[in-house]
Amino acid sequence: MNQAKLKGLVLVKRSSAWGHRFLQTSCALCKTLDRDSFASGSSAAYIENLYSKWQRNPKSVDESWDEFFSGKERSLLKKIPVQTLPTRKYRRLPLEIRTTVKARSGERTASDGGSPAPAAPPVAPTAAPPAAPPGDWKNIDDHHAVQAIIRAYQARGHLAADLDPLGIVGPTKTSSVDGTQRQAAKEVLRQHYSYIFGDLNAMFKLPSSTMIGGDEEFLPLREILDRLERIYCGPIGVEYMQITSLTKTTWIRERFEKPKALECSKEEKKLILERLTRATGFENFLAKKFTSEKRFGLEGCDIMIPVIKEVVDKATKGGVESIFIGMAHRGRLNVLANICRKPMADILAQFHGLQASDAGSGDVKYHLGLFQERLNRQTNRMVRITVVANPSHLEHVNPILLGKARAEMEHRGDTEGEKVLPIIIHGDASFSGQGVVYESMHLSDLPNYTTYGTIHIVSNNQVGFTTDPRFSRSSRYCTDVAKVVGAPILHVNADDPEACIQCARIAADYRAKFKKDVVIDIVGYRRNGHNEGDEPMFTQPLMYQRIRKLKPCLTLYAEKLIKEGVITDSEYKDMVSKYDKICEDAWTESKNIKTIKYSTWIDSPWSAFFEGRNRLQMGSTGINEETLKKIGSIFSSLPPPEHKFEAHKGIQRILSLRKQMVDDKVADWSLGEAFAFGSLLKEGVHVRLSGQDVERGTFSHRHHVLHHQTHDKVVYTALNHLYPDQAQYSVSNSSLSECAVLGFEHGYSMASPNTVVLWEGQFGDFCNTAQCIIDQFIASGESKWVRQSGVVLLLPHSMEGMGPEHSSGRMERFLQMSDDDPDIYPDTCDCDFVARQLMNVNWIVTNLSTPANFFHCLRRQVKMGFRKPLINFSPKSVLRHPMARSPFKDFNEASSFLRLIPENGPASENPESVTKLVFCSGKVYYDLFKERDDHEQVNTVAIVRVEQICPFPYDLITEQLELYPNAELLWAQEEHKNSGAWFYVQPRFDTALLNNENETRCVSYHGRAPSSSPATGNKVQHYKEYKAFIESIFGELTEENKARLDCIIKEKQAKAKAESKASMNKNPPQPVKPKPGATPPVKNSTGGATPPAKNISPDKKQLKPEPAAKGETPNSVPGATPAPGAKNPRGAETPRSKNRSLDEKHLKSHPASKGGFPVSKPGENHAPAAKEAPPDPVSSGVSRILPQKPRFFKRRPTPNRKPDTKPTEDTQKPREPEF
Ligand SMILES: Cc1ncc(C[n+]2csc(CCOP(=O)(O)OP(=O)(O)O)c2C)c(N)n1
Ligand SMILES: [Mg+2]
Repeated sequence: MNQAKLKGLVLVKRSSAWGHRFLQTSCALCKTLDRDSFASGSSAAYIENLYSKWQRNPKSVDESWDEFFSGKERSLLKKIPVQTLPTRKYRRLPLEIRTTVKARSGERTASDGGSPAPAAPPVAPTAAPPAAPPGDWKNIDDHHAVQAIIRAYQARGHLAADLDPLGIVGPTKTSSVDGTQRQAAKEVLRQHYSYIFGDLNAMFKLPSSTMIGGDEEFLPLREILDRLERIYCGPIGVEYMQITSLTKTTWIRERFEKPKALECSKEEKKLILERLTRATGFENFLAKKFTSEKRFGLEGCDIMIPVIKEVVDKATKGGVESIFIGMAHRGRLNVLANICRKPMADILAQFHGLQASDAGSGDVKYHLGLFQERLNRQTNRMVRITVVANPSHLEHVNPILLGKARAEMEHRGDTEGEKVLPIIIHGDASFSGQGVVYESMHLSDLPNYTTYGTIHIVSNNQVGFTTDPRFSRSSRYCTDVAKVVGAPILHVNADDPEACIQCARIAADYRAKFKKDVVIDIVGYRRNGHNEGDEPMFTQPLMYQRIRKLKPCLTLYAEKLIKEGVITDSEYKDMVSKYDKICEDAWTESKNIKTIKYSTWIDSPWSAFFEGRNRLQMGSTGINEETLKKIGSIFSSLPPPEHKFEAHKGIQRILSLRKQMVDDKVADWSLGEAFAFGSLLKEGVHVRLSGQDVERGTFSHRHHVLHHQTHDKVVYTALNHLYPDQAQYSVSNSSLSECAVLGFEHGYSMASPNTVVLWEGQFGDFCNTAQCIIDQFIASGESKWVRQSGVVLLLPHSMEGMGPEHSSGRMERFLQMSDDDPDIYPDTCDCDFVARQLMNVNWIVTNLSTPANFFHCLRRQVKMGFRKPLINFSPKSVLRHPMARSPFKDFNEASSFLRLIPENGPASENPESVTKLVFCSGKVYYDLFKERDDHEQVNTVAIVRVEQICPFPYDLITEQLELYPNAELLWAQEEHKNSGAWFYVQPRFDTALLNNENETRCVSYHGRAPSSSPATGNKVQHYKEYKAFIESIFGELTEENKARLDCIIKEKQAKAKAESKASMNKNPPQPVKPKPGATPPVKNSTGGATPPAKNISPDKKQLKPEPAAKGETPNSVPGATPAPGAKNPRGAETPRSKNRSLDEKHLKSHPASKGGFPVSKPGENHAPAAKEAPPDPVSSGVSRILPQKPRFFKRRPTPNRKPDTKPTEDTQKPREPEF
C-alpha cells in the first residue's frame, strides 16, 4: 500500500464509530505495551491486507470494515477526539501522516487549548489511490539495489575474502553471465545476488556511505563491483560494521576504500622484503643449526615480524616511547631477535645448555622476557621494548601485560595512551579458547584499567597443536571474542605481505586515533609440526600435503618484486646472504659465552630502585600519633560543608563511630587499613586497591568511596584528601573477574615497586579462578624470571558457617607452594634473620588478628629493601569483633609488625604451670580466647598467635617453646585437617623442636577432620564440628563452669533489663530495627568486654627500632625468658577426658550458635545416648578430629631432615639477584 493510500486510510478510519472504538482500544493498548499505534507495525499490515481484500471484493470483509472502508459513517467524524492519538505514537508513521496529524493537533491546541478539535474533511476511500509521483522509479530501485550491494560488501565482504594461503577455507566463487568470476558468493550479497548480473555497464551515482569512487561520483556497476571486490574480498577481510560509531566506521572506510589507499611504494616494498628476509632467515638459521631443538618457529606466518615492526615504527613516529609485548611461544625468539634486537649471540647461547651464574630456576628460552631500549632507525627515536616473560599457560600473560602497561602510563603521566603501547600476540586456538582473553578484553574500557587500546595480532596458523579450528571453536573466526568491545578486526592473508603491512598501519593509526582495541588476524599456516620434532602428517595429512607444495612467503614475494622490477635477483640474493652472515657471526660469538645470567632476561628491571640499597635494611613501619589523628579525622568525616555532600544516613552513623574510635584512640580493622593506606600516601607511596566491590568492601566495612545520595556520579574518597602533596589513592571496583583482574594487578605491581598494589577477593576461595596467575606468576615469577613483585592479596578466610564456598581462602595451597625448606632450622642468630628469611622465600603468608598488625604488615611491603608478594588471609566477622581493636600505641613509632603474638594473660605470668600451649592463627584465636575463659583455664592454657605463617618465625616459636617447658603443645585450627596451615606448620614445628636436643615434645593437631569440601554447608554440622574442636582442647564445660556462666548470663540479663528500663524512662520507646550482621560483643569471664591485647613485644629482630617516643613504652612481654632446666611433661594426662557435658546456655551465647542453630544435647558426638545412633564419623566430622593420645615423642631425624641448625651453602643460597 502506498503512503497516499495509507494516509487516506487513517483519515477514513477516524471517520468511523467502530474505527473510533478501535482507535481508542488500540491507543490504550499501545500505551500499556509501549508499542506503536495501530497505523504502523503489524496493525497497519493487517489493515492493509483487509483493504486489498475489500478492494477486490467488498463483501469479503466484515460488514463494519466494509462500512469503514466505504466511508458510510462519515458523519461521526466530528466526534473523534484527536487527543486519543498520542503524538509520540506518530513518530514512526510515514511522513505524510505525521504532517496531517501534526497540523490537526496544532489546530486544536491553538483554538481551544485542548478540547477536541474538528477534524479535516475526510478523503473518500472510494477514490482511486493516488498515482505514484512522476519519476524514474526503476532507476531509483536500481540505485537502492546498488546501495544495498555496497552495504553488503562492507558488512559481509570479509566472508568472501581470499584469506587462506592454503586455499582450504574460502568462498565458493560465482560466475556471472558475462563469464566474470566473482569472489563474493551468495552469502555476501544475499537478495541482491541475482541483481548484479544484469547490465554491468549501467552507471550509478555512488552513495555517501562509500568512498570507493574517490573524486568520482558516478561509476558503472562493473567498476563498482570490481572495486568492492578488491577492497573487501581480496587478501584483506575487514570486519568493522559491528562498530556503532559512525566516526570510526567512516574512518575505516576511508582507509580501505579510497582508491590507491592500499598501495605500497617501491621503497616500502623493498623494506617489507628486507624485514621478511630477516624473519625467515632467522628461522632457517635455527633450523639449520639446531635440527632437533624446540623453538616453536614462525614459518608460515613469517610476515608477523614485519607486521610488528611496522606497528612499532608507526607508533614511535606518533610519539610512543614504551612498547609492551605479550606473546606465547610461537615466533618468540624471532621477536626477540628482530623486533627487540636482543643481541643474537645471547639468544643463541640459550641453545648451548649453559649453567646460570645467578640464583633462580630460570625458564625455557621461548618463555623468557626482555627489556630493551633501542634506537628505532626508521624514526630515529629511542624506544623501550618489553617482552613480558610468559608461562606455558597460553594467553594468561594478557592481563599481566595490560597491568604493566597501565602502570607505566601512570608513571609517565600518560593519561591518553600517547606514550605507551601494549601489543598482544595470540595463537588462533588459544585466542578463541582461553577465557582470560574475554576477561582481559573487558578491562579495555574500564576507567581504572584501560590501556587506551591494545593492538592484538593473531598468528593464525589455522591449527592448535593437532586440532583443526572446526573442532576447537564454534565461532566463525578465532577473533570473534574481540567483537565484545567493538574492535575492528582485520583478517589478512599471510602470503600477501603488502596487505599485511597495510593492516599493520591501519591498526596502529586506529589505536593512535581512537585509543581503542584493534585486531590483526594474520591467516597463515604452520610449516612444521607444533614444534620442530612433531610429525604433523599424523593429524593434518591433507593440510600438510598442500603446505609441502607451497613456496615460502619470502620466495613468493621476492619473485613478485623481481617480476615487478622493484628489485633484481642478485639484490635479493645479497639480502639473504647478508642476514645469513649476521647469524653466522652471532653463532661464533655465542660460543664464547660461557655462562648465562637469568637476570639478563628480566622484563622489569628496577635499576634505580635497587641502586645503593641495602636489601636487608628494613624501614620502620610505625607512625606518630599526630598522623593517626589526622588520617582518622579525615577518614571519619564527610567533605567540608560547603560541598553540600549528602551522604546516606547509615554512612553518617559509620563515620561517627569511626570518629568515636579516633577520639578513644583505638582502631578497628577498617581504620587500621585506612591508617596504613593514608600514611603510605602521605609518604608518597601510591596505593592501588582493586577487586570486586572493594570500594565499599564486601562486608560493608570499608566505605572508601562515598556516594552523594541525590547527585549521580558525585563521590568522595576521603583518602585522596589527606595531604596536599600526598600520593594518589586508586581504589576501584573491578569487573567480575578474578583471573584477569588479579593478573592485571600483578602486572601493575611488577612495573611499580613504589606502589602498594592490593587485590581483594570477594571471598578467599574465589581466587580459585585465578589459579594460573597465582601459580605461574605470583608464586614462581621471581624464581623463573628474576622478577619481583610486592602485590598483596587479601583473601577473606575463616569458618563461620557460611558454607563450602565462602569459608576458605585455600591457605594450604599457598603454603604448599611456599619454598622455604621445612627441614632446615635457619640461622636465627643472624642479626638480619627476619629480612633474610623474607628475602629468600617466594612469598609471605599471613593470617592476622589485629588491626595494628595488619597496618604494620601492609606498610612493611614497601619498607623492605626488596619486594615480595603478600598473601594475607583477611577477616570477616573479626572486622567488627570488639576484641579485634588496636590502641593507637600499637601503631606508633615504637611498634612494629608482630610475626607472632605471644600469650599476654595470666598464663604468661606463671609459664611453668601452663599445661597447654596452643598455637593458632587468625580468627580462631578469638574463639579460643572466649572458650578458655568459659572453661576457666586462663591460668593453665597459653594461646599464641602465629601471625606470619610463612616464612615460619622459627626464632619466636622457639622462644615460646622454651617459655612453657611443661606444656603440652597443640596446633589449633578451625580448618579441616587437610586444609589450613597444619601441613605447613607441622614439619616446621618438628624442626624447631629437634633443634633443641633436650626437647621431647611434639605438636598435636586440633581441628576438623580431613574433608574434600572446605566447609560444611549445614549450620548444625558446622556447630557440631566447632564443639568437638573446642572440647578437644579445653574438654567439656564442668558443672562449675556452667554455673558460673549461668550466673554471668543472669547478671547480664538483669543489667540489660535495668538499663533498658532506665532508658525507657528517659526516652519513650521507639521501634528498634535489628542491626543486620551485628556481632555481639564477646565477654570475658567476668562478663565485661575483653580488653585489647596489651604489652605485646615488638618483633625485636625485624626492625632496627627507632627510639621510643617520649612517654610511650614499646610493648613487651614480661618474663619472656625460657625457664632453664625445665621438665618435659612426657606422658602427662590431659584434662580432655573430663567434663564433657555441654551447657546449653553457653552454647546459645556462643557466636557460632547465632542464626538459630539448634543446641546440641549434652554428650552429643562423644557419648551418644543409648538410643541414638553413633555419630557418623564422616558426616559429623568428629571422631577423626580428636587425636586419641597426645603425641609426645621425639621425632627421629630422617636422613633428609638435617638436625643441625645451620643452613648449608647450597640449600640456603640467598636469593640476591643482580640487576
Ligand atoms: C592454557 C594452556 N592449555 C594448553 C596448553 C598446551 N598447548 C601448548 S601450545 C597449544 C596449541 C596452541 O595453539 P595456538 O594458540 O593456535 O598457537 P600455535 O601453537 O598454533 O601457534 C596447546 C594446546 C597450553 N600451553 N596452555
Ligand atoms: Mg595455531
